Amino acid sequence: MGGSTSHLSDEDYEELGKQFRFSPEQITELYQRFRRLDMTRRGSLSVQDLMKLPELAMNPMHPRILELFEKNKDERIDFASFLTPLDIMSNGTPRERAEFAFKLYDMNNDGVITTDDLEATLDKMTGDNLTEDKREATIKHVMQVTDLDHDGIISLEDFCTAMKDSDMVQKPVHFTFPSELKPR
Ligand SMILES: [Ca+2]
Ligand SMILES: [Ca+2]
Repeated sequence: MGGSTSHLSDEDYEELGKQFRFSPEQITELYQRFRRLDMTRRGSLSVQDLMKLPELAMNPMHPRILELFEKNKDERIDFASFLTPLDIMSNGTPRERAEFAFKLYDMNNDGVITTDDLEATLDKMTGDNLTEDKREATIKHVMQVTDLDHDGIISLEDFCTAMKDSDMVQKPVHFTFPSELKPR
């Protein structure tokens, strides 16, 4: 779909409009961004290409976010896979964003967040720069405030309840240009 062509077809818009909650104008804008990131004009992005998105590069969770983009067998990301997490982060309900955030921390994808997941998350975010004490204290604190039923694991329900008022869940991330910044 879309391939390396400079414009999306009417069918592409129809398909993408069904799949995502972006307006046709937003899809056009995001496609232009996608193409600018696609330096090699292959119609798909590498993980390195995606890192040129400031919204991603500035997010401390970016190594894990990048893992969650669906990739083809060449480890590349097509336009629809590019839009999937952006749609959740920009247009998702608080619940959808909480579920997405849960996946970020569930590093081994087994449906629960354990202290092992939290350790792996911290390592990924801080690159091993934490002292052992600090690491343990951080994990203990996260478990205290998120493992609401105190069974030693963070379930999706624990997580969604604990996170429901957080900015991460409540505040959409806008991946399109605010209109006043739009290139003419
Ligand atoms: Ca897990
Ligand atoms: Ca629990």
